[in-house]
Amino acid sequence: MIVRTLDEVLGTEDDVSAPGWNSRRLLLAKHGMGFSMHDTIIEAGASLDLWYRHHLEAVYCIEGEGEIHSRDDGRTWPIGVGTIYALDRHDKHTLRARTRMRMICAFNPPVTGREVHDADGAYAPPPDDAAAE
Ligand code: 9YT
Repeated sequence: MIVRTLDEVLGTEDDVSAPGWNSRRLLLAKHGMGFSMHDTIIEAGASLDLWYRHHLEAVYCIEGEGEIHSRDDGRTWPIGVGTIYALDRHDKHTLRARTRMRMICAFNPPVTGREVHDADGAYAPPPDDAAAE
């Protein structure tokens, strides 16, 4: 069994920041679960254009409020505590934080831990897929 706490992750290489967000990666590819799970802070006022071409992601809001916009079909939904969104179609999306938001994020396949977004807002594919790029 694996038991980790947020305190153990803070300030380590699994605590990754980029403009507008800070992702504390609790479970990663190295843990062998088939998904990764992150406790992510989105800064108030952040507007993130994201597109996880190589991953499925589900995001569950546990603090704050904002909205999620699909750049594929133009729809927008409010996001607040207790709302989950799932990018089941590798949707191009924009996350806008009205307040500071805290999100629990799960990625399939799991991220390795070092990822930050590329110019498309995507993370690199897992190593097994890299040859196909
Ligand atoms: C909600 C979202 O996708 N934020 C960007 C960071 C990402 N969730 C991560 O790496 O934890």
